[in-house]
Amino acid sequence: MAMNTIRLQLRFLLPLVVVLIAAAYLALPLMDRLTLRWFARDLDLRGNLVATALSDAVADALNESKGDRLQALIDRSAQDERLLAIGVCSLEGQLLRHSRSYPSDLDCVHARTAALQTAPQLRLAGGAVHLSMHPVLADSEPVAQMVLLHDLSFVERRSQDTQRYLIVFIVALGGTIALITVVVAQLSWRGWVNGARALLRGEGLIRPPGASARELAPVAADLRARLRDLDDAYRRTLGPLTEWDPERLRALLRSQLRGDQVIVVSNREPYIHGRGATGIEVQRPASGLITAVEPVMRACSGTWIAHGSGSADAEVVDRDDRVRVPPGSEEYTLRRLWLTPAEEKGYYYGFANEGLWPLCHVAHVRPVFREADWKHYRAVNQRFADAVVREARSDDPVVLVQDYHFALLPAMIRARLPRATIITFWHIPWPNPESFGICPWRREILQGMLGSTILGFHTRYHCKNFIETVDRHLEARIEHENSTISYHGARTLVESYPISIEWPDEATRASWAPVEVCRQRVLERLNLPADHRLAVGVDRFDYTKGILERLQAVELLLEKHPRWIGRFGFVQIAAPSRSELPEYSAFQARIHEVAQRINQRFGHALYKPVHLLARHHGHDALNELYRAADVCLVTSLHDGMNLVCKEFVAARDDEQGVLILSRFAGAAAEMREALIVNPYHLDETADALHQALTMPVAEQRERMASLRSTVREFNVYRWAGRMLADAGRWRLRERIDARVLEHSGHEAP
Ligand code: GDG
Repeated sequence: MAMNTIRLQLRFLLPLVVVLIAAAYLALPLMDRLTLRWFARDLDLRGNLVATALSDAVADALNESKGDRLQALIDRSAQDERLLAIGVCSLEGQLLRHSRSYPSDLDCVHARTAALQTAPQLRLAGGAVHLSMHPVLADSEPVAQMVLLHDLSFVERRSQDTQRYLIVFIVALGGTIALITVVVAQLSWRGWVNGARALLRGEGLIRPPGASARELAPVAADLRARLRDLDDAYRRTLGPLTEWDPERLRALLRSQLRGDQVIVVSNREPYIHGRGATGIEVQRPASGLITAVEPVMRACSGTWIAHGSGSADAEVVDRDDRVRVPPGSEEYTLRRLWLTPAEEKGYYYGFANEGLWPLCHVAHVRPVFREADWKHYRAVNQRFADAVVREARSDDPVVLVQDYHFALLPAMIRARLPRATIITFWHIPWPNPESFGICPWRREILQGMLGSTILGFHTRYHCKNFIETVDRHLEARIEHENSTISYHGARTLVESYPISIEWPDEATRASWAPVEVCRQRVLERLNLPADHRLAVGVDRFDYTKGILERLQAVELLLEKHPRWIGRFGFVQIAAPSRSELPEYSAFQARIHEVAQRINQRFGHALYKPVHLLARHHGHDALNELYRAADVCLVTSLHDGMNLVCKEFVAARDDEQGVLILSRFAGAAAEMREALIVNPYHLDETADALHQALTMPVAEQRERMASLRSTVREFNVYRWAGRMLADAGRWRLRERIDARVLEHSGHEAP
């Protein structure tokens, strides 16, 4: 470890030493040149001074014919410590006189040439010599030239001294820097090592590290994110700690509800028997409610009461109008109730679907309320209440009332079976008090619903709307703290239970064809090339599902990104629904028109961008389509929950495919990793489509894996289990209350 540290520090120090030596090598000659130039300038000045001082005397001496005086003057002046030699040249360039030390080979011509250089120097045996030439003036007229040679060897000596000092200084500086570096590096290395060790021990990972390790905060953040990813991936492979499945639901029924009978009431039946070409055929209707409640019923093996709507339904029931379903495995009883066409028209199409459905959905379709429909609605609710009483084997069954077709049923059952546990689940949104206020029978509907023990909605927001509506229209006591409403001596718990689907088990998944095969089959069936990109939508053909907006977004995509023309197709499954109602038939005709228009605009004989399949599909065909798709589009304008998005996610065990989900679907609260859009904003949906079609595989995997873990954990058994567990606790509390009351009655005087 210590060796490593030293090696690391050497790796830093060696370049530093090399840099310092290089700097010294560069700096020293530079300094030499500089000092030389300074001294040359000094010597020039000094030479001028000497020349000026000697000029008159030399001029006079030149006039004497003997010239001894000139020689003596020169010799005397040359005794100056720095002045090496003096020479006197005639104006013609002849050396007239010179001192003794004057170099023999330096004639006047050479001396003049040398003096013209910027730093005039000569090298003699004794060292470097500075040369300068000055005029000798007589009456301001030059009469000769004086050559002065100054000693420069002292400059070299000084330069050598300076070099020595500089090298010592650089070595000392390098040493000091190295020492400081080593000490600081040691200290920070130790700090980093300790900090990193602390991080690895987990300190500062739960919370951000303290001040001492602040510089490690980015590392800690990265490590935290990585750990979270690993943890998520690990948890996903494990699944939820205690997964909700049919067995856990059955155990809950046995323990908390003492195996009491479970009765489900819904308008739509889970299996429809119809006369087909080959005899009696069984169909599973396109309904989110059926998708969710059926697996729960199979786990509870109770009785399901529903409207018998199939053309061969009556042929397969016994004399009590019962038939065991699912066909083949017969896990629970389906009790069929027959409605006259008038009842169906008034109760189902009229009050429920022309009145309550648009009332509860903000989809800009006006609700229609008719007195006659209301009467049928009340009467049919009463008929279902009678059927519940007849099917009940005890006075306290658990009754699960499903949806807006039966708002009056809870109070009607409560009147006949006061000890029943009635759980009502409202599958669609609940509007705000103002919107609900337009219903002429608002009070009756609220009173009917408050016959429930538990009233469930998909989201807290719907619960809040309901409680505020009761507050506005009834004189009830509301306890916000525990979300209960007391009305006429009975209490109702208003709670949110987000619905879901049954998570496919191993055996189911093993029966699926591989994704590539599904893709190939779907593309072949639609006559599309193998590299075609595919988006799908699967819905009941309903105006709340945003099918029109979806088509317009597809059109906009092709307009904004023409590269998708001929390479992209959108398949819309639209299962027939309520087509008898004018609002629905007009809407459905409009969708056909728009699909055709888009195909005319962007398609040709061999290419259709929109494939509108407005017919009922088998469950397997839907699953195949989900597995074949690159993108699933759920663009509801308003939706209680929406199960299609959850089915798509459950079908993608390859963790590929992108979900585009409306923010107005209840599911948007749970499925955050989808591309969430406002379906009214066509550009936003078109852009999301483009983003989905170009999303990298790794991002798809990350989003899909997370969505799958959510849907797997929050499955339909959890939805039912939480409601039944709440019901179990409620019943226990009521039994204790009753016993206390009975006891205090005995004690009473
Ligand atoms: C209400 C609320 C809430 C569709 N076409 C076919 C077919 N389907 C199935 C789908 C899915 C179901 O129908 C539709 O479920 P949704 O959740 O979209 O909706 P709604 O029917 O409007 O249900 C809704 C739900 O209740 C549950 O509480 O989520 O918000 O409006 O399962 O796969 N099924 C078959 N053939 C088709 O052609 N077999």
